[in-house]
Amino acid sequence: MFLDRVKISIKAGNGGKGSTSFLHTKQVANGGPDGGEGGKGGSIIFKATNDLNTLYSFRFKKKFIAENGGDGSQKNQTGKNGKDEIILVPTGTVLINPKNDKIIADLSEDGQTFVALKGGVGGHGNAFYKSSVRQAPSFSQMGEVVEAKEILLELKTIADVGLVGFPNVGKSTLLSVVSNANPKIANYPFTTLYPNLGVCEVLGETFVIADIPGLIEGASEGAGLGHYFLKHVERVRLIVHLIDVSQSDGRDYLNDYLVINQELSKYDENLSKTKQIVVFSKCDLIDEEELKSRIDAFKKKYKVDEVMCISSYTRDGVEQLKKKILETLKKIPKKESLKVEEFDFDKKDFSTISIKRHDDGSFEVYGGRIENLARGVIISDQYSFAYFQTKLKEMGVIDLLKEKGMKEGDTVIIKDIVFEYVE
Ligand SMILES: Nc1nc2c(ncn2[C@@H]2O[C@H](COP(=O)(O)OP(=O)(O)OP(=O)(O)O)[C@@H](O)[C@H]2O)c(=O)[nH]1
Ligand SMILES: [Mg+2]
Repeated sequence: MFLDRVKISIKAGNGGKGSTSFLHTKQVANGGPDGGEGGKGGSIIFKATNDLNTLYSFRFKKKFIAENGGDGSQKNQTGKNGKDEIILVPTGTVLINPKNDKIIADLSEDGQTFVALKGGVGGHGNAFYKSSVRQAPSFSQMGEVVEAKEILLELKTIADVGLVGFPNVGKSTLLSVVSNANPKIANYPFTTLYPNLGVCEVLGETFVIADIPGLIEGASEGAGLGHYFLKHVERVRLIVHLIDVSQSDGRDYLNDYLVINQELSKYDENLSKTKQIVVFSKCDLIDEEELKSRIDAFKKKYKVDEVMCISSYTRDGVEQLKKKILETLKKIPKKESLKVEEFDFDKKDFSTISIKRHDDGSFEVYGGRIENLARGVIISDQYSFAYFQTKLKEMGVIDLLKEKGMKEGDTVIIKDIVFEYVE
């Protein structure tokens, strides 16, 4: 099954734990604290590559977890940083926040990267907490724990030109002769199930051309995976509309043109405004006179000024078509890139402190700044807890609580720490 939209789960690595350790050598029996810092967790990074052209691999792997940071150790040794998890996606992949459907990144260029989740910071080792009044802190800090998130990947083909037409009209064959692409070609409909991209070089310039899977009547209502395929036409600047003028599949070439255009405009009004070059394919299969009369009939019926005729077999008309595409593209402005919203998965809040009062009279303190402090407080360790209390005073949390009405004996909750306030 064709896959161009998939939801996956990503999780950056947690930060490593800080170490609690004291220097012990032959000379120094009871040395100072030397517990090192925890390492940073690995990040989740998306990277676009032209080597992929579907999201197919995500059918089998939907969970991506970066490595956790290593714990700190004695002799002030910092823990190892966790390895980043690099997720390769085809160029043209758009990352979407499934909670609000907003686009958070548009990976439209080969090699482009996007850091979706940053690894957690490592905890402080006990050496960090040493001060003039606290010579031997016996506590250290836990590393930051990072939550898993869901993210939607959607593939939108990025090409200047889209080859559009009924199945079997020779789109892939044309792509193979005008570009470096090597698509599958066969004499049956729906050989192409996902767009192939190729770079076409002409007169020293290049453009990207996509072979869109064949469209059929009813595509705009979903026939023949129509919606999936039409989606890929949305972003092209120019449509090369291929019509099998030889009628080798038994359809009427005049009607083909009409049907495809109807499907395009039914799917999206804007698609009918996209500039088109009309190309008759497989011209080698009919004689010149017949071809001429079919061109005339077409021009008359549809009031189209220009029709290009090609044969991918004999290469007749192919060079002229390449030049025509280049010339036409130069007159069409580049499509605007997608509107990208600020990415908030990764916003780390180390600055806020808020207080709310529960119905039972207890006070809860929350927000990034306080949670960062509370991380790793060991209540059973009197020094760790004393440090925490001092910090609460220094940060003005106790004053804030008093302003909100806290009195001696009231319960205060900070993450999983619960204590009674004593003056
Ligand atoms: N005689 C002749 N046959 C051609 C020409 N171009 C393509 N064909 C043949 O037409 C058949 C279909 O070609 P494809 O390029 O696979 O057609 P397509 O439009 O990509 O088809 P789908 O991927 O199914 O939509 C193949 O058997 C090709 O060899 C041509 O210029 N002349
Ligand atoms: Mg094809």
